[in-house]
Amino acid sequence: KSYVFISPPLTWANKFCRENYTNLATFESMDDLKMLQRPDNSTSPSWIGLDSNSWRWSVTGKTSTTTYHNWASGQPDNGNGKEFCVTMRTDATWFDDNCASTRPFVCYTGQRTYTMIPNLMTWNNAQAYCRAHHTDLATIDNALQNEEIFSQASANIVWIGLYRVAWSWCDRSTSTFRNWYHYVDLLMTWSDAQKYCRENYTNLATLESMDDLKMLQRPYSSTSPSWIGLYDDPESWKGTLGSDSNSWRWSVTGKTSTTTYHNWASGQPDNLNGKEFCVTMRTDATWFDDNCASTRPFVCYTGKRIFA
Ligand SMILES: [Ca+2]
Ligand SMILES: [Ca+2]
Repeated sequence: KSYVFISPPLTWANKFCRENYTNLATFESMDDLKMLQRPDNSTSPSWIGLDSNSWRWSVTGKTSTTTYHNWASGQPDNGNGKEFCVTMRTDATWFDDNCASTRPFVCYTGQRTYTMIPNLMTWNNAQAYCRAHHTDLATIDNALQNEEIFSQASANIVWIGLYRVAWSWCDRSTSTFRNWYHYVDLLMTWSDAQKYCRENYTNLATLESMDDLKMLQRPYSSTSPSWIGLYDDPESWKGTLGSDSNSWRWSVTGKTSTTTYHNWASGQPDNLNGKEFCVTMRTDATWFDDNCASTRPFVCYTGKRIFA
């Protein structure tokens, strides 16, 4: 298969993502991703590859808050299209490197107490180790911290907590694969919230499993009930009095759940006063049917992510 590299404005890219996501989600290998890389080694912001917004710190899943870095000259270069993780070299500079390489690594604990772990591990295993025994792989916000880690590393090439999201242009936020839900703190009716999500993300949030719910909990910190993408379709009542389980639809598909997962609060849905056709999630993550004309914050969904 082959891909055409396209470079439209970002707004267009977002539209493209929404309309073509199914096709885009079929990359099967790193070779597929490589084919998508910029043919011209351009340093202008790109959707894929080496732009500064594609780098994340392990502990936050976000780009640096300080923009500090210490890349070696010519790095990152994504050698062979396979370098998504970052090492500190023996001169304290940073190189992007193949995540499958096994190297010692530096964890940190609490307020930046660094510890070098001499065990040779892949970046992913190193990350898991640090998370299990310390806080995370080392985050470096400034030159002083870089020096501290350099001295800990004692002349080894070590993994640090920086990695690259290989594919981020279908999600213009700085979130990671751990967080594909976006809490929007604007008060809107359900319909306006749906429109907002469709224009800026993919759709209102779809929750088809406990895993989805868990993923939502991290960004979901509101103290108010918030719209999710579930609504009752009166057209499908077919003579019943409403709110039968088959009449609920997810905004993104217009269809009932493919998994039958739900998290209704006890006694819900109750279609109070015959006016509750839209669904909110409460702060305990349970669902209530609610009046669609109420204005509430809401949760958008960005669709599936592809990353290395
Ligand atoms: Ca490199
Ligand atoms: Ca209700």
